[in-house]
Order: sequence, then structure tokens, then C-alpha cells
Amino acid sequence: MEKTFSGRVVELVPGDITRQAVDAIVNAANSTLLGGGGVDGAIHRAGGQAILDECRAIRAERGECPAGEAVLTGGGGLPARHVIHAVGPVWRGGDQGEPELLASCYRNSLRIAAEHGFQSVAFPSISTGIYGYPVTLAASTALATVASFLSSEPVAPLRVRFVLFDPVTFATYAGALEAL
Ligand code: AR6
Repeated sequence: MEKTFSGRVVELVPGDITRQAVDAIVNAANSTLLGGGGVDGAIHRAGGQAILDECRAIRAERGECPAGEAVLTGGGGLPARHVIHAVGPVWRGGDQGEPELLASCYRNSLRIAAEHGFQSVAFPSISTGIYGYPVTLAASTALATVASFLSSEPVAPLRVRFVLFDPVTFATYAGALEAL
């Protein structure tokens, strides 16, 4: 399923983000940038030590990465050339700035992609696993933020793919994209 915004495509696919051959995949990281479970664990396992070494160097230089922000590394052994490590918010009931932080995760990731001239970027469903963000709310914020960036920014990727790991998440994003 896909929709076009100012000639740029948002598409939804089921599957595993570590298998995507795109300019950059986005990781649902944590503030330490040192790896974890979920999609973060899968990306580090599949991409190898080079990604962790780069994350360590970034951390040593800039400290922790706060929620809402993102940093760039190479793709190590992944088919993707780069990884954008974005830190989503932990869901704390929804009145602790979670929607703004989630939106800024997507915006900052796309800004990094645009700055580096990336044409294709793949996102997972940030924050909706271990961080507990309700999928219905996350899907509409994620898609509205990406659509707005693609519609309004002079420089942006041509293709943004959401790679959704389980059928419920895929169906929820499909409903939200339809409604947009
Ligand atoms: N490809 C695509 N999506 C995946 C994959 C995969 N290989 N594996 C899991 N998902 P989560 P969060 C989905 O928990 O909620 C880590 O420990 C998963 O089904 O990975 O942002 C970090 O270090 C869900 O739909 O990320 C942080 O501490 C989505 O990815 C914390 O988890 C996000 O789930 C971040 O939690």
C-alpha cells in the first residue's frame, strides 16, 4: 500500500527492516545508543560490530541522545548503507509530551536523510514495542509527520517505507494511511 505526497511516496510493507536495501534504515534506539532488544537488537546483530563502534564514538563525543533526536552511522554489514538511530519516547500516558517527541523523531530522522541526499529511507514503528506507545496513536502521528515533511520540505527522500513487523501493526498503519 502506498500514497504520494508532492511526488514523494510513503509505502507500507510487512517484514523485517534489517533486510531492506535502502539508503538508510531508522533504528528505534534508546538514549544510550548502545543497543538493546526489539528492532535495535536485530539491527545491531545483523549489522555487526562496526555500527556499535560508531555509536560508542558518537556517545563519547556528544553524550546521550535525548528522546526525539537522532544520529547517523554507517550500515555495517546490512544491505542498507546507513542507520539513523532515533530515540522514541517511552509512553507515560500521553500527557508527557509523547506525541511531540514521537513527531520530532520522524522529523529529525528525515532531516538527517535530506541533509545527506538519501532518496530511500525505511522506518520501523518507533516506540510501539518495548516503549509501550499505543499503535493506533503512534501510526497517525508517524504518518502525518512524514506526509507533512514530504509535502512541504524542498529537499526530502523520494521514497519512505514503513516496515511493519507484525500483522496488527501493519493493519493499523494501513488504516491510518488510508485516513490521511
Ligand atoms: N523489523 C521491523 N520491525 C521490528 C523488528 C524488525 N526486525 N523487530 C521488532 N520490530 P521496539 P521501541 C518492531 O520494542 O518500542 C530497545 O531495547 C516491533 O514489533 O523495537 O521504540 C531499544 O534499545 C515494534 O512494532 O522499539 C529501546 O530501549 C517496533 O518494531 C527500546 O527497545 C518497535 O518496537 C525502544 O522501544
